[in-house]
Amino acid sequence: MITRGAKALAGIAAATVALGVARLLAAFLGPTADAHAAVGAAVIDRTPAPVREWAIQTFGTADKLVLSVLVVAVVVVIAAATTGWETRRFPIGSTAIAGGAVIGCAAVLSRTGATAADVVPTVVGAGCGIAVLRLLVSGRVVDAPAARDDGPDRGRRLSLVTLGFLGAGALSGALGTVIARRRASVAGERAAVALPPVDVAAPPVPPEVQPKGVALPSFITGNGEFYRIDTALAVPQLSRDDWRLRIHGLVDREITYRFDDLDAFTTVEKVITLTCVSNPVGGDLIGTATWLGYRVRDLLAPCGVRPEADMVLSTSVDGFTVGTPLEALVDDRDALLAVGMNGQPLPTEHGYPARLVVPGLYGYVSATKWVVDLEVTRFDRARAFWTRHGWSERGPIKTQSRIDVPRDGQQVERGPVVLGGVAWAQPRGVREAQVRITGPDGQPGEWLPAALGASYSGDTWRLWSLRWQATRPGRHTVTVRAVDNDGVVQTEAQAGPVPDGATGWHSVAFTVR
Ligand SMILES: Nc1nc2c(c(=O)[nH]1)N[C@H]1C(S)=C(S)[C@@H](COP(=O)(O)O)O[C@H]1N2
Ligand SMILES: [Mo]
Repeated sequence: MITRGAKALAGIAAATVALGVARLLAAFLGPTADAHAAVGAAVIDRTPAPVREWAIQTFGTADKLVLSVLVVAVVVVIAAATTGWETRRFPIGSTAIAGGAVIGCAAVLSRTGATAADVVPTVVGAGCGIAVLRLLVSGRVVDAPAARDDGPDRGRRLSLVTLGFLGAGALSGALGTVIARRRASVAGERAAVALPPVDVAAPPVPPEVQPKGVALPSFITGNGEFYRIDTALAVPQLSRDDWRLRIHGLVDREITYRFDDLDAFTTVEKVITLTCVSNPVGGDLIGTATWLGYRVRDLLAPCGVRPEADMVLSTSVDGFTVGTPLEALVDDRDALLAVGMNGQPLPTEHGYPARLVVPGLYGYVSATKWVVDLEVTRFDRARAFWTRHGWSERGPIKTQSRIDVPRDGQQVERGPVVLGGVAWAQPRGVREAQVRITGPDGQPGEWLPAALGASYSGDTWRLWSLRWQATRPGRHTVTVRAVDNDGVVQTEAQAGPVPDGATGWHSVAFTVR
């Protein structure tokens, strides 16, 4: 007899072998063959808006890692639970592994670009897992003629064999992960390529954009600091050679550009602040970069866009979609197919080799990374990924502001204090930032005009600072609000990110000593 505990452990080992072998084989077939990633992606596709918001706010960019670990954990728990009841006559655990493989295969086949061959690793992995489970549960491994002794020794040998399989499975998985990363990585290519020369340069960023004497974020966000938001479990690795941009739909001529074809177009450099609709009040899902690319307008022109079109549905290499008003892509704001970010080829996480960047719109309706397809269409005919998940069809950026200094709960000494933060209202631009301080008596003070860093353009944020005398010890609250260049004051009404961006004033509490 094999105990239920030993069987459960056998189930964990079998599941690990199944996952490990599948991942190792998938490393040689390519990313679309990875069932683990495909299941994770399928979960992301079906995540309702509030859960996504919660995950982003709780885990930030680590949300993908958390999901990935969660998928493995669920598989292992189910394996352990079901195999406890595995017998020769009722192969419950084996059936569960087979069922998991069916789900894995379905997820693999549902991904863009998947072929029937992509299910091979999952099927073979599940086969190995079931074989290991049957072997361990039958007790044959420990019932060899030379090993006829009974009791604890037999149990010990069984757990050693089980742990051996567990280790081998985990090792295959780790090896597969490393090999897959190495084989697919475009890091080497990216390091070797050059950006095209700049035809239309952005005006230089004057030092006056940055207020002095206060530790604010830099006006230009470094590539390493730039926030990252996307649904990609593994960062797509798309080489310039494999990249294509197909333009089709409501056009007179379909065109598919290769990367080298872009050389025929004018390169334009623009400083643009990118903002995420999921940014909560006070959040940091915003950053500014100098983007280099080609005007989307220029790329669309030879296709002959039909007059009835009002939207462009862009698709990334991993099947994510974005719906952008056609107007925003062709008007004089110069929406870009960007290939460079702050003087470097786009970092892989930010869309290498090419992405869209459109001034004035939240990223989910404009900033498709790893973009490979533009379908010229209409809002009443096509829906993009986040629009299907509860977000608005259109996402103009709302006038917002944030306090960076002091930090919530910070203590400051009596005397002169410099407060500061950022304000944004792309593409209108920020005209004023106003700050109100509430003292220990709970009485809100006057709205004070903050000093603003120089305005670069309506498409970029503005940094603000305020010199203030701290006189009364005790708890204070500082609140900020922005006024945009249309004269509109940032609304106090609080709203969450869903469906079209958070609103409300950002406040921070601090103590004067
Ligand atoms: N392919 C792809 N592009 C995408 C997304 C995505 O999930 N997949 N997310 C969008 C969202 S919601 C935002 S806010 C921006 C973020 O761009 P960043 O990661 O370069 O900051 O990318 C946009 N482009
Ligand atoms: Mo976003």
